[in-house]
Amino acid sequence: MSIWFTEELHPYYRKGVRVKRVLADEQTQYQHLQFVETEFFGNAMILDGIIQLTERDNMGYHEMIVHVPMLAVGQPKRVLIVGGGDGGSLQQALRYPYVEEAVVCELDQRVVDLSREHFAASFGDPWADPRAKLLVRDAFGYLEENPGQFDVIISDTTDPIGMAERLFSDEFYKLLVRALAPGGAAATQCEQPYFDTALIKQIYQSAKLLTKNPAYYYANIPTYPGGGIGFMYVSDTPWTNGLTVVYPPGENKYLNPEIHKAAFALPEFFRKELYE
Ligand code: SPD
Repeated sequence: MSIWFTEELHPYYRKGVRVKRVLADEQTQYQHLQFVETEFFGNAMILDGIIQLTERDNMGYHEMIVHVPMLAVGQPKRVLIVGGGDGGSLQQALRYPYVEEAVVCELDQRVVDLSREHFAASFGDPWADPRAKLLVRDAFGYLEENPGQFDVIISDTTDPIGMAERLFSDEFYKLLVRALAPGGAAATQCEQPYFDTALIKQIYQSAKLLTKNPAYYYANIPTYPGGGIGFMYVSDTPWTNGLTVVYPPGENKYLNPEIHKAAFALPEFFRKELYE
């Protein structure tokens, strides 16, 4: 017998996936954490009732949030991942041989532990790489303590609800940019053009005050509301610098040169909102 998991991130929109079985279900110190095996999307992690990733479609998210800033910077050595306890962004960042250290600042140790168990088939064990460093703590303080330290910062967060709301604030973007080394680049989880227009506009305006070349880009992920999610690229370095850089060893499942370029093309209603 199978059941439907229905997500309602917005009160006016629902989506569902068919679930074969529940793999884990617990209340951690911070959130309701669930892992389920779905009928089509493989294993999925759900936080407070919202799908965070599935094995089948996470590549659009992780490849795009990681490689766009990494390729733009050229040869990043120090990488910071804010959130990202599931290990998907870490796995992508560690594909670059010249990365010397990838710090993951994740609040919830249980997200890391259970992801290692239930996503091993997809991500292997990036935590076993000696370049990976897990800090179980809030990212705000860590960013404050580390100005100018990182060539690339990935803000791989949940939606702006509860404690995570701060990760979408002007204050957070100031700290993020301050923690970048000269020429460094960040990419942040930046929600959905239809549902979150005002928030994205506010973040773009902040990013524009802080850096010379911010830009919004988008990836298709069927298990997210609206079938996809966007990212804010935040840097003085233009994202286009990455278009001619050779990909790191390992297989891309989503990113190719055409997708890289096309991801920055925005639907007209949204392009006007953001850029005019
Ligand atoms: N609405 C869902 C947004 C989920 C963003 N976080 C994904 C985490 C994957 N590492």
